[in-house]
Amino acid sequence: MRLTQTTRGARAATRSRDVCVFGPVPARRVASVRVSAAMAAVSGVTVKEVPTKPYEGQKTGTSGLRKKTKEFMQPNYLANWVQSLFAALGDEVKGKSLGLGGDGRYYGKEAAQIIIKLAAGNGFKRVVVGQDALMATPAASALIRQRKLYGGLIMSASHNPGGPENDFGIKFNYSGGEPAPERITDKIYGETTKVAVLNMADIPDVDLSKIGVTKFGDFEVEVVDPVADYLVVLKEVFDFPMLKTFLARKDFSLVFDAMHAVTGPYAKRILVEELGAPASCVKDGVPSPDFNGGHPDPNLTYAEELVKIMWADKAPAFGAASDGDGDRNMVLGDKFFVNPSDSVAIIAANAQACIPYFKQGLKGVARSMPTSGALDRVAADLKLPFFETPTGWKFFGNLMDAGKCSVCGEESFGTGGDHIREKDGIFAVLAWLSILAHANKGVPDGGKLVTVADVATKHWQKYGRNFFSRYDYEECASADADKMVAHLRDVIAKSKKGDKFGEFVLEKADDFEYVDPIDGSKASKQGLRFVFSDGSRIIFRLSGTGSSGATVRLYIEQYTNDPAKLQLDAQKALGPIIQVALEMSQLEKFTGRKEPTVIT
Ligand code: VG1
Ligand code: CO
Repeated sequence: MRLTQTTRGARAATRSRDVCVFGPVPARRVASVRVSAAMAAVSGVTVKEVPTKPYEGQKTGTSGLRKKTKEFMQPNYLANWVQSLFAALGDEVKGKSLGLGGDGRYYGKEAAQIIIKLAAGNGFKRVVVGQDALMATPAASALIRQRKLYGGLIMSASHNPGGPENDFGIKFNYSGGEPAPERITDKIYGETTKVAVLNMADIPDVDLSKIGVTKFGDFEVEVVDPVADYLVVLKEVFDFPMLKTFLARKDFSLVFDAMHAVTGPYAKRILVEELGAPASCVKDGVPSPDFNGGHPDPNLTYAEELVKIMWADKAPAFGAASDGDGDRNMVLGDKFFVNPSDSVAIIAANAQACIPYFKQGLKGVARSMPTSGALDRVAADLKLPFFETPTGWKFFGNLMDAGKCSVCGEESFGTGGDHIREKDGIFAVLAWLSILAHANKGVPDGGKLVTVADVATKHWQKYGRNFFSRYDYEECASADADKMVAHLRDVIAKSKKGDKFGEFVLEKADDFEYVDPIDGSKASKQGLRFVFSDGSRIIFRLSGTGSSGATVRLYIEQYTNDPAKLQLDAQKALGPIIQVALEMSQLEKFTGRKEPTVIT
């Protein structure tokens, strides 16, 4: 049986403490750097063996390693993790090509230079890097697939804020463009506890501002346009000429909020240059190292400027935002919020009719466990294979590679298709525009435009509505959160089918476990869930992407097919079940929190 994250981490730490000193290497203890020609991993490149010591806690979370930028900037901190990754991958990296890019956050450019030297020093023959070290996460996935790279490194802490006082992150994606599975991330962690030598190529920094190839012996660095390969893939998925015609309608307008993060250049190129939208539709489109001091997380709390625009008197017909690295999306209509769990269901229901890439029909659909069951209903209706995976994108890759899943999504503003192996913010935007274009085919310009709200309402009328909300309690004390989880495990152990929680009758309560249907790997302790007889659910999880403290996530879902209730405000509809969740968890008692930090 797997150990929980906490015990696993604690045990590894204890074990490691026995054998090594953690932290940056004090200067006096650094043995002199050995330069050895025999070490030349690639012909014509000299490699220095730089001694190092392990750092504690370099454990990959839900999506890569995320820490405070200052931690990452400690001597050899990033290099240790990257060297450990290459050690985990072993000899098969020799002579291969590596993709590289990031979301433009603070420390990305310096990090790219370190990674290039380590790649050359460990036998890669080529690094393909986005200009200015930029590359949105979905674009990195596309780049890896298009150019058949061995894999790629993405320098991003995604939706976490950036800058010297905030977060930095790194993650590795494999040759299919998918986030490294747990068998690799566990191996990397093992290597970080014993890393002793960094193999650094003795080459100068590379100018990443200019597109082109720089050679050092047989090693080369190719700086590429970070949008180009991704755009090729998107053009294979969507009908660009049809979208262009739709965007030219006078009764349609849109705004895309890049939140000062990486999708600015993508939105300008795709929405403006390719699809003809006015340049003014891209808001905050210049990537900034600290996201202009903001929190690049596209939800109703952090994308408040976009929310203001979409709830103004004369609002655009369509609004969207994306996160730091461009894999999340929020879709809004005129005074209308599309819940991400509904969004993936609506995209799945309309994909075949509206998106050329899916015109043969979908192979199957998948959602993460906490995501609402709206997608389940579409799968049942279309008789599609359906999968429920743990939180995090890495679990979808196997299903897609096996041809069992075409569209998938998470409640956390993640939506994607099997055109790549990452969630894809721009994909979701183009999918919605395709659905709107299709719905408005017979509507003359200036007639009664079928809106985002109309599309969602029509969907609810057919399938019913899964009200959904997530409460986040950020930066709680880890010990408090752990106690609450222990208490909830106790509640689960003591409860049985038929027990009443408020007005809700328990069907089952468990700790979600997933056995991958393709490779049989097992992921345990993936969220505590209470499922009730009417299909309502309460789920608790601790976040695996934070960089300090613990974030408690509470997910609540309730279904209705009563026509009179379809348009209810979600918070109002969910009021009673939220109370039940707060009482059963005694959240306030354990964490001291009266209110969540973010409600989505
Ligand atoms: C969160 C979300 C999860 C998502 C992950 C990465 O993880 O819940 O659905 O896949 O972030 O998204 P957690 O462990 O904090 O709940 V991103 O855009 O930050 O790469
Ligand atoms: Co992201």
